[in-house]
Amino acid sequence: MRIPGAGFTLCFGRLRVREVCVGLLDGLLNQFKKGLKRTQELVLAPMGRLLGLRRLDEAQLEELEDLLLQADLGVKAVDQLMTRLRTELKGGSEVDPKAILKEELLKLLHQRPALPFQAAGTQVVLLVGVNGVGKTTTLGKLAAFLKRRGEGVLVVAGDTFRAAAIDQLELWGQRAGVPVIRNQMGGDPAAIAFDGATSAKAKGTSWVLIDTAGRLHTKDHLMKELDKIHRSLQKVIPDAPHRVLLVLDATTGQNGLQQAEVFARTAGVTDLVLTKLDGSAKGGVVVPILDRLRLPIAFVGVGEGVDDLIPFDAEAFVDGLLDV
Ligand SMILES: Nc1nc2c(ncn2[C@@H]2O[C@H](COP(=O)(O)OP(=O)(O)OP(=O)(O)O)[C@@H](O)[C@H]2O)c(=O)[nH]1
Ligand SMILES: [Mg+2]
Repeated sequence: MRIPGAGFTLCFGRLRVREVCVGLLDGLLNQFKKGLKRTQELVLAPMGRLLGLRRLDEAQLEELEDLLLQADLGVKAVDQLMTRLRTELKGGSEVDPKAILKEELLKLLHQRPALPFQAAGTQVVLLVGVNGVGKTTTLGKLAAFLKRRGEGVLVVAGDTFRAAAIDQLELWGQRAGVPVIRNQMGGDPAAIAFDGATSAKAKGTSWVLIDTAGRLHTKDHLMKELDKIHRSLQKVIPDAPHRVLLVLDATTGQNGLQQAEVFARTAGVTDLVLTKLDGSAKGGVVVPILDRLRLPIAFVGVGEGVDDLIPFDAEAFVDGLLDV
């Protein structure tokens, strides 16, 4: 049974039981398969025939190239993959296209692994991004993920623009079984973030997860509001926020990349979360995202349920993608 290197280290560090780890990693692969189902059905299924060939002519190479582009892997990565395939095919040699794709994709994806989410004192996590990408949902799932590990979590309703946003977070708090700290609608997000950090520090809670309102990277005053949240957290915990997660919607594919680039540069982002992979036929977008933003993907969202957030694992992702 296969044990992916990076995932194994992470898993083994926590559980020290090989059998449990292998089970968990198989589970991870199944979750990635679920997340990539749409990409598979719509784009990658026709690739199965080509990947089974040992020699490909120019027409077949072009067909493969088109399919890889449709999966939103990006021109740069597809060029790299196709150059390698063409080089190996030179002189009439036989190739294993699937093995080559896997090797090349892993090279691209292994460049920037995320640091594990490990509690050390009180860790503050801020979730940011444009409207509707899945920040609040991700926060709820992340709270449940950390709670399942037996760690203390407090969530902070930092989106004070809409009453519905506060209620939505309250509901996620109930689902995850963690307390929610909130103030009234229209309140100052920096003040509620301060209260959350103060309370968690006093109680020794491991994680403070702060939701924020969706904002466009072009709205200066809203981007400054994020700075204010940083400053007010630092009054309580000088090195907070420890992680700033930029939440991205996979259904947007590469179209959202430029916007994300500006966000990543201005908001002190440390990690990415890619949501709605299950609703996207552009699952390959993980590759250009990593290449352009030069930040690790910490988690991937594969559904609307409380368990539908998975730590990103390059091996499981590539196996899920190429399972055709
Ligand atoms: N299928 C699927 N839906 C998701 C996922 N993550 C979030 N959603 C859905 O996307 C919609 C928006 O999610 P929210 O969490 O409210 O997004 P948000 O970024 O907090 O939105 P604003 O606060 O309005 O900026 C909801 O209907 C979620 O259920 C996912 O991984 N898969
Ligand atoms: Mg929200």
